[in-house]
Amino acid sequence: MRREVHRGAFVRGVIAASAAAWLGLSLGCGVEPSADAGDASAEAGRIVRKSASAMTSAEIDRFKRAYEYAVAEGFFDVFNDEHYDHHRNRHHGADLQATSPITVKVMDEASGYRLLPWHRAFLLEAEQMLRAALRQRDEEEGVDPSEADLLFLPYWDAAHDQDLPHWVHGFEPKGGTAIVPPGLPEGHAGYGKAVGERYGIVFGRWPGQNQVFDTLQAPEDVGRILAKATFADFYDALDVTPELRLENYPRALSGLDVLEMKLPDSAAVQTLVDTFSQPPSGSQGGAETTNALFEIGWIGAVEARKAAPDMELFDAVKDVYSLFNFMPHVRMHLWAGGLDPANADVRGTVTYFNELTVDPVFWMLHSELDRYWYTWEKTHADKPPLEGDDRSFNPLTASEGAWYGGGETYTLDDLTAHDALPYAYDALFGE
Ligand SMILES: [Cu+2]
Repeated sequence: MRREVHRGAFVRGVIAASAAAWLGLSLGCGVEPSADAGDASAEAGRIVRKSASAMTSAEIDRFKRAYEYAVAEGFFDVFNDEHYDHHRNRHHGADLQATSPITVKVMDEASGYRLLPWHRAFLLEAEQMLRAALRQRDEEEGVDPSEADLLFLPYWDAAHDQDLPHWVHGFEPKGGTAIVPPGLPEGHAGYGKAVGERYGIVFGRWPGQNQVFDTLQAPEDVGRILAKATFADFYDALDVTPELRLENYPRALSGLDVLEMKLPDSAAVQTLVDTFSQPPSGSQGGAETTNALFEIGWIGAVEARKAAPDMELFDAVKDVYSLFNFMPHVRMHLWAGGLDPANADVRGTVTYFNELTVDPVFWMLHSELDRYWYTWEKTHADKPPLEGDDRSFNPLTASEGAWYGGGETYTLDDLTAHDALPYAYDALFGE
């Protein structure tokens, strides 16, 4: 009874805290993209990135030949290692750990603001590497290598496709190695090896097979994110804070009641009960809640894999999740990777920070996030609030990138000057 009162207060707190955001929502602000996005295609030396769903068969074939060759040759290994190295790159607001259930480790704020520019630089390096890989393959096979200049990283328009691009299903390049991270579960290819050793990647991808991340963002969700006025708010909605679906609040509460009854000893359930009874506070509390949420999601996924699942338990987990409309970044990773249908402890390759670059979905997903940002930048002058060294990005070192002509250091100014970038998109988001 008393808890009901507290929960009511929490809802009011949430409503107050997010009033501005919800107001923006109800006013239905859309972006008015400028009309010049297509002009770039005419410029020499600038590649145009297209939706993976709209590629010609020649473009798909070219991309696949480059990609499978690069994975098999181990060219992505150093990309894996750099993506995994958060000390050097400081490129995520939160690190997704390899544990089961998933846990997040919150990084400093500047690392979060570096996510988009760092990945923009990373994409440029990969695009260049793939061209060099294709040239090498073409030369080996006696094919004209000049086609490599036409290769681009496509974007995955998840909001409109609501699926993986048709040709990406079943395109699971084999090969590559990665560094063993702490916490790998039994069943994963790196399990049993010492942390820091290398292991051969076993590709996994089960789109939609994570029961609590089984939907993708809708175009309207992205529209609300593109309507954010500042970079900090735009980034936050893309990567950090889920929207609350307040209409599902009673449903989430009753789900939590069921979980409390069925799992009386669960610390995760208790954490969620506590969070739901008081206003949220601080980033540490945020991580604890997120991890508790991930844990009950895993409990639901384990239950769903049983021969005779307790559907009441499973539905209760779904009820709690119904309160959240998750950020596109985490949602795309977890949806695309999914969970092994035979073992809820093993996730798809694109969810493991240490091995995800061998899945082309990783690059298509980040091209899409980059396109969101690119679209937003067309109508907003605000830049990521970064100072000093934080404005510099060197995803691959000069020696790592030397063989393909990369390993550049990019400044924030380089990365945000659209006219000077070596690529453009065929369309802004929503065009
Ligand atoms: Cu990502």
